[in-house]
Amino acid sequence: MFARLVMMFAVLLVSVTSNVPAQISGGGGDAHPGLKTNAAALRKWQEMRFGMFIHWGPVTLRGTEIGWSRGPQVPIEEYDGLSREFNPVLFNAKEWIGAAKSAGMKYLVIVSKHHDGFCLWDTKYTGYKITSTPFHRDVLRELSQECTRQGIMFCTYYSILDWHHPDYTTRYGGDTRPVLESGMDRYRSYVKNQIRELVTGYHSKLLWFDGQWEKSWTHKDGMDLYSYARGLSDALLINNRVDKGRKGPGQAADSESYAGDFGTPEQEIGGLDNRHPWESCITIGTQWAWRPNDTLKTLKECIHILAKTAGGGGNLLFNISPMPDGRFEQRQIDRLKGIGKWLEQFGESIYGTRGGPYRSTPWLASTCRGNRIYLHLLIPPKDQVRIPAIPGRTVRSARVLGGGEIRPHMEGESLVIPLPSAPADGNDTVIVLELDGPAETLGALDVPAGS
Ligand code: H79
Repeated sequence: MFARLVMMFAVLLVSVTSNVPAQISGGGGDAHPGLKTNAAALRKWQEMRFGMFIHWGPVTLRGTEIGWSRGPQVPIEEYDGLSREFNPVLFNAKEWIGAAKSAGMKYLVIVSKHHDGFCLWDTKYTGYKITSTPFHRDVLRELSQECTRQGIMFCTYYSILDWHHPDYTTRYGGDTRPVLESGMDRYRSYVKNQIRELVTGYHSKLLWFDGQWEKSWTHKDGMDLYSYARGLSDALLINNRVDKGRKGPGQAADSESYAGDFGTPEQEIGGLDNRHPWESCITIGTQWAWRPNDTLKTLKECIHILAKTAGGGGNLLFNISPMPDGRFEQRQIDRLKGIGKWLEQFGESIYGTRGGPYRSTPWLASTCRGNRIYLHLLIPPKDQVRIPAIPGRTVRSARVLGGGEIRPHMEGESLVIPLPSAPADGNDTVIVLELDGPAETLGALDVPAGS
């Protein structure tokens, strides 16, 4: 009897999970055909849906961009000297991670080393690092430990290009140092040594590479680094910028020839794609690194970005820029709390969902889980929502998330959903549709422009 029950449960489980469209696996590229993305780690991370990105370093003392101001805006010597003044005495890992938690974020990706080469941890392989500044403390160590304490997944960004390291062979920003072509052999070892420190010493669970586009880095280098890193920890996730295959949002595994586990649209929201894993990275202001008096996105814009990202089937990595003294700006903290407050009420429409079935429009995003569809009304229509009917499914019931029941009806090929006079939320009112069958297997549905 018990065995039969177990059997029935197993059959049920298989039939439930096999309803979800299969993902195209990423992995180590054509040099490593047997090395595929760790599916369990990927799924767990995708269910988190929302993470915090942090760009920070000595450059915040000037308030210019971390990625491309060294040389063009701040003379190279002056830029590289900023580390001697960097002393963010008000840095507090507990407050940073607490702010991420208050926003409903589930993981942290901190810049360990950006294009400028400065290292935010006590690496053995260079003196150009946080523990050589007047601050002396190991920022990544404190953040990694605090993430463990507060239950946040700790991840690191690492730029492959390094315009400061003597052995890296592409020059930027009017840098006149001679190039030794033989340097890349040494530089590749430097990268591997640092990655080993981050993964084994700091327990980074995801590597967010960047700066792979310069000619110094090859497809072979990308696949080799991917397989090296997975060799350190098989559950590690690695973005597609480890290799040269990045094209659109679904770049991770569009072509299995290239290494990487997920795609990385930057400052844009990916289109609906539940098959190729992806994550959009988007800044809270206009710069990655802190800029005084930067224009911030409104709370409504932040919530819409999150809803549309989930609505496309992707994660959102939302970038915060701490100040040179180590604190987050109060207005950034407030924005994070605002998002968290919305998620506390409406989080079931984001976490653990898939995108669609309706493709996002300026006024609508949709997510789904099991037999449920969540309609995010970004600009709520006046009295009713009119969208194309769902092929092969009947709507069993409908309600406003955090509000009352509503009764949709069919009009020809359209599903018409009457709305209560007062929206449930001024930023994003969510309607839940309960279907008579799975929503996650439905194909993409287009909402006509005039709807
Ligand atoms: O870390 C963040 C950026 O600093 C980094 N990727 C994200 C995650 C990044 N580095 N470079 N880029 C992104 C693309 C650079 C585009 C540029 Fe430009 C073209 C830099 C200079 C010319 C656009 C136009 C930005 C400044 C001028």
